Amino acid sequence: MANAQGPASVIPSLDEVQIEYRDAVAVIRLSRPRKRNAISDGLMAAVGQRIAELPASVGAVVLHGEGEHFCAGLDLSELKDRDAVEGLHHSRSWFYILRELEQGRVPVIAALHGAVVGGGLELAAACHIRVADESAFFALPEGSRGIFVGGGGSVRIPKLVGTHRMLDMMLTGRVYNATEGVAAGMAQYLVPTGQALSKALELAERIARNAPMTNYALIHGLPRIAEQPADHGFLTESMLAALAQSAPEAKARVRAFLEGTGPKVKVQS
Ligand code: 1HE
Repeated sequence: MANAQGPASVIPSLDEVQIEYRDAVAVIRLSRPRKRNAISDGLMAAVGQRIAELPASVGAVVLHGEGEHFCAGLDLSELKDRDAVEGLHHSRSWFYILRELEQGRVPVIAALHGAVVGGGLELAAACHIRVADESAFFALPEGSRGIFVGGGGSVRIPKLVGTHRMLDMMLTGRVYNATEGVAAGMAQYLVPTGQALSKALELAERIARNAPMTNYALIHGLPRIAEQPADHGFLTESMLAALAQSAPEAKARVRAFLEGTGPKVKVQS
């Protein structure tokens, strides 16, 4: 049986999704390296629980995978006969948890290395920023397994890379290496092998220093505005702008700049 939040009988495998805190950054680690961090029901439920439990002191999250790979996608050993209703609820349990990640309180930065495939790419696509190291590769092997994406990939991945690329990946089994993947839009940053986590942490620390309302407006507002007719988007934008600038923190930050103590915009190395 399943409900909107996941299969009801699933006990979160919390030992397979570790969390640690580094000041205002929560680091969530998929920790099932023997199975290349393949996503069992228990692992996915644990991701959901880690997200749900984030304390208010957290301003950004980094998500990464232990071992040689970020994530090998759906745990194929759990792919069993489900009737249509069970299959629908199983898929929707992924939607629910990935939506909590994508539409939570704080931005999530994925640090990608090795395999970012199938459901692993769907998971990465639900994050707000993706940092890939040169070992990363991207694929959607569902086509060759006789299945389909089911974790929101058909909605999110075309927004990153275009429907034409996703079609090609699923029809032909095409694998993008890190350089090709970043050029196609799978990730915003490309770093040398072994440096994805440190770069993601650096970005997360910076993001966590932003005014929380600005971060919230960005992760909730921009994707929705992109789906709205321009006239609606302008109104949504003006309301978010009003909300963000009325926060005391915004006023203090603007005042600091005018008094010469706030940071200037400068080219970053
Ligand atoms: C797994 C899985 C898995 C590894 N489910 N057990 N995803 C895929 O089709 C990708 C399948 N995996 C691979 O292609 C490769 O494992 C990797 C390229 C990711 C890594 O290769 P490698 O050589 O480092 O590892 P390995 O030897 O293949 O795997 C190590 C173990 O992990 C092995 O088990 P063992 O008991 O023999 O040691 C593998 O069976 C196991 N393993 N990947 C189950 N995915 C919401 S719908 C989403 C639909 C999808 O995601 S479909 C895509 C599924």
